[in-house]
Amino acid sequence: MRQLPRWLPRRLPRLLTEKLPEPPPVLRRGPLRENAFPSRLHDPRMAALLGVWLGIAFGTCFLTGLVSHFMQHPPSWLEWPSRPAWLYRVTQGLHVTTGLASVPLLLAKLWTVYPLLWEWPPIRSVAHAVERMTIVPLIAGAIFQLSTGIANIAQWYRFHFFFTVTHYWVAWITIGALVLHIVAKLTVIRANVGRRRHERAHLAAATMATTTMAGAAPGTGGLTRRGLGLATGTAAGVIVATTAGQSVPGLARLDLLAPRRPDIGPQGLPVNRTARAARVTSLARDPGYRLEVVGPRRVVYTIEELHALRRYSSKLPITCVEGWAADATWHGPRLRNLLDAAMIPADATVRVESLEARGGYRASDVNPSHARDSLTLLATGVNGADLDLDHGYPARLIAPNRPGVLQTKWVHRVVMV
Ligand SMILES: Nc1nc2c(c(=O)[nH]1)N[C@H]1C(S)=C(S)[C@@H](COP(=O)(O)O)O[C@H]1N2
Ligand SMILES: [Mo]
Repeated sequence: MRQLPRWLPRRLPRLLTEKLPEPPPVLRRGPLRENAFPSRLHDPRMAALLGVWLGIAFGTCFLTGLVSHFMQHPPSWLEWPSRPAWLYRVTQGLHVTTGLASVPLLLAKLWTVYPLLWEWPPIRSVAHAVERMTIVPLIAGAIFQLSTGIANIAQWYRFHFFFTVTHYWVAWITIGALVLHIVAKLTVIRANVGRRRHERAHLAAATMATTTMAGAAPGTGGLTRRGLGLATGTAAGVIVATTAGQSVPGLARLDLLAPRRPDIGPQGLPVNRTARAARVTSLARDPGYRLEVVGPRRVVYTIEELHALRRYSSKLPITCVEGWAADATWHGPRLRNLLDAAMIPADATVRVESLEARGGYRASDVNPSHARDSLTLLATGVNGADLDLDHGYPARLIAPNRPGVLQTKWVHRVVMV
């Protein structure tokens, strides 16, 4: 490979920031005119303050999203722990709630900065052009993530791509663009956040050249910064308060906007995929049903034999990736006792398979820490009764600290992987 010219590193910063020639002023019409957006709310301080809140919300949403992704697709070196049992409920509740709260924050932020679309001159330097270009993936990514996320929690799967994969990759693009954006705006953020008024005035004068929004005319009346901040905060607060009830116990009564009430459905639990939709109705009711556990030994149970095994009870939530969580008391044999009967070693991962012939959630892998947890059951009952067909009759997996998609229903086989 040829070496880069030696002058490059030294010249690069200058090349990037060198002032480009300005376009002729006759082009300054309409929104391009000076002072075309007189509201004092289109200012760097408003933008920076909203940006901080949005950054916190997006950061939390991204990290909790990673947790959910890696719980569902663990790399080989990662064995997810089964405790604390409530962890996934908290991370996924945060994921959906911070995503929803971002909607009003993002709208307010976009409104505050949209005059920058007509910034003059449009390009000041190469660095400025690059900085402006990173805004495209940032805004497109943010809008895409929030709208597909909302469609998903509302179970509106009309888009023609696979939600989880796309949502995951666009998250990386968006967060990458966000980091670049924060780096590019560091001076403006520093000058506007966490400083006293006189310090801000001083710094604003020093950074005036880096932002065209600094010169908003004072005293133009109308909504104040505090007013817009309060309105946005209130909107975010109302959204959080009226949706958090789908995952936070005790808030269900406030749960007006959320697509789910955690207590509505057969046996007081919601259902995502019914037995009918999964086409398992007759297989699940078939008296010839057998549960097969395959390890070094192969053990087969009829439904009566399954019910005759020693029963345990576990109070565990179903925590759907779509943001709702519902508590229940499940009854049935411990998974680890079934594995022992088939002589499956304690460090083995097992696959739990459903009667469902097709579908993305027809099987799930259970790592040793989950498989051996005393709370993990192959449940045959819930809340004191036999499982409803829609909750996975004759048997379903229920384990702590695990997304709902992995709590396989209508189980008929457990095999050592
Ligand atoms: N076989 C099978 N099991 C499944 C599913 C499925 O589609 N097929 N859906 C999962 C999802 S997404 C969730 S949230 C829970 C919901 O369980 P419930 O219907 O008993 O509330 O079951 C899981 N188990
Ligand atoms: Mo789910």
